[in-house]
Amino acid sequence: MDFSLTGDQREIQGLTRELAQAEIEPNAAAWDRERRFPVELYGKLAELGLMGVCVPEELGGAGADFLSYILVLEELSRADAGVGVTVAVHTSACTLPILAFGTDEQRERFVPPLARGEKIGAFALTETGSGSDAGALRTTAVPDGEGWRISGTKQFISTAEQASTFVFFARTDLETDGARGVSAFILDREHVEVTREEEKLGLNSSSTGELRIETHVDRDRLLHEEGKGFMVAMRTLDGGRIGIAAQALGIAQAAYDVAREYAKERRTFGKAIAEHQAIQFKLADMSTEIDAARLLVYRAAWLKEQGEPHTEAGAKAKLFASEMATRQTSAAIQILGGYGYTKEFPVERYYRDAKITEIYEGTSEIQRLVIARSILELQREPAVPA
Ligand code: COS
Repeated sequence: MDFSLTGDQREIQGLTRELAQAEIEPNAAAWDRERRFPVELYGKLAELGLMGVCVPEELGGAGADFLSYILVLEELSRADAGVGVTVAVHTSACTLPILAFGTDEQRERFVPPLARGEKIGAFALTETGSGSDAGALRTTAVPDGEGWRISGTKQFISTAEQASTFVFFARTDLETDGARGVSAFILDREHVEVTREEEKLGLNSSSTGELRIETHVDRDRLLHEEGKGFMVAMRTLDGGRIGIAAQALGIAQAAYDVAREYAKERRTFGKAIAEHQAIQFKLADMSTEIDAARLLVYRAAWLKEQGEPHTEAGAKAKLFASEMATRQTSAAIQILGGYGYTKEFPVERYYRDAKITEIYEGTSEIQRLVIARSILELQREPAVPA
């Protein structure tokens, strides 16, 4: 067992940290306050190869491994979780499923502009009536000449407003209810209309919108086989959840960093609060839980990179890291006391940002369900496609 990062992994981690400290962290509070998607930032990330970290070089990516990508998400989210989710959805939920399930033609056509950051990607599964019960989606794709007529609406779509490429799910078999009749498609910006932008508790530098779709697509837009879309969605989420776990980890690390420094400076009863056991124990718990989450997250990423089953490991990583982030960002506010509750310090933002990691890409309840099915052998962990 080797716990050390490779030279390449350390290099990409360092490079991302440097960029995040210079270009993201100093602006994060303003982006949050102004609810601004920092569109100009993504060109800079692209220049460093961070919009396609684990995409092969011949398709426009940086050619690094999945753990490197996870390290990038952790570092970005440590500075601004909204930036973290935009890169996470773009990569794990749009670029990677096209890479894994697309034809050669689709890969060559859609992946390079995404990996080079010329286009931003999104993932459109959720609808008003189908969140956790993803198989209940109602958007239809009805045969229409050489392709399909797609009609419906999608809700809570990250980056809806800025994305140019959407991995999109619709029901092609209208006779079948549930997961079986769903197919996956690759849509462009002009296929969708953004009908609403959500106002959220946090993650204000990312965008979340509602889509209306009333469009024809040709056959070449079908991703993988007809009727196999639910499997594409599940496999995508298996990897995506490791990314959200890394986002949660980055947020918790940021909260810990602030709380630790504050505790060394702030004085009460004649000494630094870090010298009071009440604060020491909080910091010790934070550090321990962050370490535990990091081990789960990196292990899940490593399993995925090895081509090993990672459904259960990814669900465990997301479950623990996200709940840990909510717990520990709250603890950070407690350590800072009244200051923690103000916008003078970033910990209140971390607390607001952390909560969503327990909800999107599968709630904590869904992660427990996935883990329970796996440990009770109610559902066999699916073989990983080549
Ligand atoms: N990988 C590959 N295939 C999978 C899979 C996985 N991880 N999980 C399930 N499947 C397959 C099953 O093998 C089954 O295939 P067959 O029809 O060939 O037997 C099919 O998908 C249906 O599976 P299942 O019966 O388990 O579906 P359920 O409707 O019970 O739903 C859950 C399963 C709850 C796990 C799923 O709906 C889910 O993940 N929900 C949360 C959705 C989510 O995360 N949304 C966030 C969107 S992004 S913000």
